[in-house]
Amino acid sequence: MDILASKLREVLPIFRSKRAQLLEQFGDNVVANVTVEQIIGGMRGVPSVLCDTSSVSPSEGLRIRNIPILDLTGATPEEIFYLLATGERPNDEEKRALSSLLVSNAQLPEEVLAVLKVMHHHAHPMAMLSAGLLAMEHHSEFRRAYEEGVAKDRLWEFALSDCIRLLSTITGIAAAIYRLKFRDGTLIEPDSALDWSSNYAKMLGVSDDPAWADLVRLYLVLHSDHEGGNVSAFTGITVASALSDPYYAVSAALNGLAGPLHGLANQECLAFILDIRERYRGVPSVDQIRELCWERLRSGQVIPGYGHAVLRVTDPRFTAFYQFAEQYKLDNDCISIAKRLYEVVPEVLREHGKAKNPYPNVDAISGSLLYDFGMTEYTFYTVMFGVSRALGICAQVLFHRMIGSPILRPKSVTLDELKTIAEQSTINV
Ligand code: CMX
Repeated sequence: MDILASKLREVLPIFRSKRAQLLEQFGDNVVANVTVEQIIGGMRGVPSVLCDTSSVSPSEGLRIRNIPILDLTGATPEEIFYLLATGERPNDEEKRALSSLLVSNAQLPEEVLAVLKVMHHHAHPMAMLSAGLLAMEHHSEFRRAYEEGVAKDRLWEFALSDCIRLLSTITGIAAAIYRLKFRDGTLIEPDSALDWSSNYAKMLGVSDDPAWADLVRLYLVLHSDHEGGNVSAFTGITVASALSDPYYAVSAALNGLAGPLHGLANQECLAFILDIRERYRGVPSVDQIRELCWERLRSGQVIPGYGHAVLRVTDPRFTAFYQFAEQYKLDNDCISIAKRLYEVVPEVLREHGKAKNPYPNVDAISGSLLYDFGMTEYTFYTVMFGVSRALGICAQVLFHRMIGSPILRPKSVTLDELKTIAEQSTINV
């Protein structure tokens, strides 16, 4: 903890003074006009959420602390967390220290295991992950510090302790869910000699192939953060803004990630690919795929893994997974179908004319790679996503506690109020 805490202490004055300067110099400046369509349309494009950890541009996609994600594909998730939280890349000593911290609490607490075991056998793995984190909430040092009256500007130190503990245990929770639900129920002991992602790969017990551990590493890197306005991040920082502790915040964020238009799309995507494989008994032709996509669109369903609220190009995270498949020469029907969909869907969606972005997002391919290594239980895929996204949510929560952000509280309007405001603005034009 010391290494990360001392680095955060070093950057803290910089974060705080940037915020203070902005407020002082530009506090009253107008940043954007908001249209009625934006308010009705889910606040799309309204610049209203503060997030320093990462940014997503329509033309390029994800940058973590201003580094393009495609330049970070060789990193470990520990490095990414350090970068997200501090704005700098760690040196080797810092990497090692963070690695050992993040595996120090991989052992599952008894009460968490009990909660997972008692959940209904139809409980979705995401419900189990969220509940597992809540079952750890009593460990919160942040809550205790608040109750003891620790000053607001020091609360981030306790948020950091909670985040480290949470990240250290979430891999154990996820692995236990996988083993309980989809394997024989025996848990694989963590190995503190391994780094965070290798330990997670081992505890899942899917494959001994080093390429599997490398895929888990890449998976955790690519899904770690996607700026602050997506459902899970926005939920997480909103909950934390009420000074609910990080266990509450990350658990809530994961509940949003569990939605089919967000993180669950990777599960939907693999289900879609498996349906295609079954229907055509293998890899269909380009024409067959085109026909099937139109059939789906005509029945009012979306093409999972395609489109994005912000992106307007192929998601670089899709490209990174695509390159991983090429690098390791991975080849199965699912991967071939995912590649063929990439040849056909953008053209179909463009012709369909509704989706603003016809290109694939990360979910269009990630599941096919997991499937290749034997993780065929696709209802688990969003848990893989969630473990990774916990890195970004934790870093975002930390950032807000460090700069002392207030409780989030946008103003809502009724339909009638909005009509009145709109009429008024028409008169004023
Ligand atoms: N297939 C069919 N129609 C699509 C589509 C797709 N893949 N993507 C968008 N559209 C449709 C929308 O449903 C919407 O239709 P209506 O006007 O009838 O409601 C229209 O195109 C306009 O949508 P948009 O502005 O382009 O996209 P949104 O910002 O509203 O939604 C997203 C973005 C991701 C929810 C949407 O593209 C989608 O549903 N994609 C499929 C699911 C998916 O892959 N989600 C994962 C996203 C990554 C993540 O957040 O984790």
